[in-house]
Amino acid sequence: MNDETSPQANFDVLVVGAGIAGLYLLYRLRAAGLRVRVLEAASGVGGTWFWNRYPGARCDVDSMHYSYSFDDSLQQEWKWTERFSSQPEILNYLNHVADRYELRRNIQLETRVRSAAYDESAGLWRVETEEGETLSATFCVMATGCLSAANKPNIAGLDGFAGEVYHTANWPPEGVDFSGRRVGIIGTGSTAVQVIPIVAAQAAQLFVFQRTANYVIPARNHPLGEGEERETKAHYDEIRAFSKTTPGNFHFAPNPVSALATTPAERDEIYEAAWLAGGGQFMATFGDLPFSPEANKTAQDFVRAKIHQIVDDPDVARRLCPDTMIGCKRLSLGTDYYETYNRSNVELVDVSETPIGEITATGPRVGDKVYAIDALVLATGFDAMTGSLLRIDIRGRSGRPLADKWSAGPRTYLGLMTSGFPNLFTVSGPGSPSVLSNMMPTIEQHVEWITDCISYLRDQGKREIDADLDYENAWVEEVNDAARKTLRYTCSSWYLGANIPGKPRVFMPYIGGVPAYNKRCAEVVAAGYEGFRTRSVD
Ligand code: NA7
Repeated sequence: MNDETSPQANFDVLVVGAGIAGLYLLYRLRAAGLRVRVLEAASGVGGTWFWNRYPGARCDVDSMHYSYSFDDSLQQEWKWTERFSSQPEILNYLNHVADRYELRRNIQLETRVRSAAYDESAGLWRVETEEGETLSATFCVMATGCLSAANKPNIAGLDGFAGEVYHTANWPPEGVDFSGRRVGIIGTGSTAVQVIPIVAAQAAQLFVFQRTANYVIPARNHPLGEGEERETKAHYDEIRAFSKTTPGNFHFAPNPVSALATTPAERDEIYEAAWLAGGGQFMATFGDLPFSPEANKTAQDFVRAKIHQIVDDPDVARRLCPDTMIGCKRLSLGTDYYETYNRSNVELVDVSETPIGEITATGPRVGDKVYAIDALVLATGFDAMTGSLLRIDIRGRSGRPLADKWSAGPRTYLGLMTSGFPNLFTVSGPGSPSVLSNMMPTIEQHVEWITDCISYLRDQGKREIDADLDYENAWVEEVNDAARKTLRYTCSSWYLGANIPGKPRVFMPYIGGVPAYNKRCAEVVAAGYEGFRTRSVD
């Protein structure tokens, strides 16, 4: 976009967020000759990987596949040290990317966006920051992350607790030493599964407050062998291309065989091999695990038997056994997770039937019992996918708030745009595969689509693009239809907004698979941005 077509704008594009998406957006948009500024609330780049510094924070996708692929020299030169990277290593990587491509000069840190409003007459997005600055741009891209609006539970008395309270998604950068202290952790999701064993090894006493038991598969993290690294680097292109043909953009595909087409002994052998190999591949052992309750039950039974084998106290083991579909919530990967409950300083407090009544000054009260603690860790997750967008006051045509348009759940066309909010893009927005896939390549696909779209508009002399409401409605239906075919629809998860009181129950990501989704995005472009309305603005 040149100054002639956007006379009043400070920038062609404002990007909100300097995480994985924001960094790559800046790289691509700048390369396309656009004037870009990235606004980032944190004091550094990295997004999710900046904030989630809690002990044990680690990616649950293999490092070599959780990395940018856009520049072969980057993927060849970077050296991952472990199978699953720790948070500090991923943050180092993202800082390296920011330095390597000289991205920092267009990133404004410690700038939290308060509102973004479309000025229809000027054809501009006006963005206001908490710091009192107003910036404008023709386009605005929300690269605000899917798991970045922390969920602080609304438990009575929390603010009156005399000890320290930490949310895992806003961990003190200097770390916390729990040695000799009594600690409570609320939550048993993926985050808690990583934190619990580490805090248990440090603290004098740990109480884990569990509302819903979770399936945890061993991560089997290990230092990355040189041979393993060399092999992947030699075949990166083929592996990346293959990944795009799998439902989740992973380097492995689900076994097409049904779990029910095998004998119990054969099945157990396959589950055992996956258990020993570790990682998210466990859910790929049989292709019908996400769809067939009977098939799914065979995997559930296998894991429940493992829990009983590992945990010494049969009553604790029983309470750790989930009774839901496996893989309905996101499968968690752990290191010594179930083993931790054999420690004498760890107590599992079941709050499934009697919830935490309040947090007294000394600690959580469950029924009549108060658990006296010095520090409380909230591993209570996020207002996922829509939270980071709706915490910004976003207004489209005629000043309509996004919160109003999405009051019954998010509505988007392809998870990229929402009708009535022209020139506003979302990266991994609701209605796209996002959190159900390997986020790195999925983000790359969105960033490339968005930057190509903005370049196309410039080349066509257009300054406005909006999603057509009919196409959007049809896409929302397709997203819902795809979800109803899977077992993911059957449990209370953050995919459905069920973890946030009052949030509409809508399955937010598109579960029809990455290949179908990417194909649709490419077809839309090939058909001249079908389903989008474009126009020139005087
Ligand atoms: P999750 O998966 O949303 O887990 C949050 C946990 O906190 C979960 O066990 C919740 O129980 C529990 N929780 C939340 N509020 C309460 C209250 N009020 N009382 C008791 N327990 C509560 O978030 P994570 O951070 O672990 O993981 C998010 C994603 O990050 C993960 O899927 C990976 O993609 C990375 P519930 O299950 O709702 O009963």
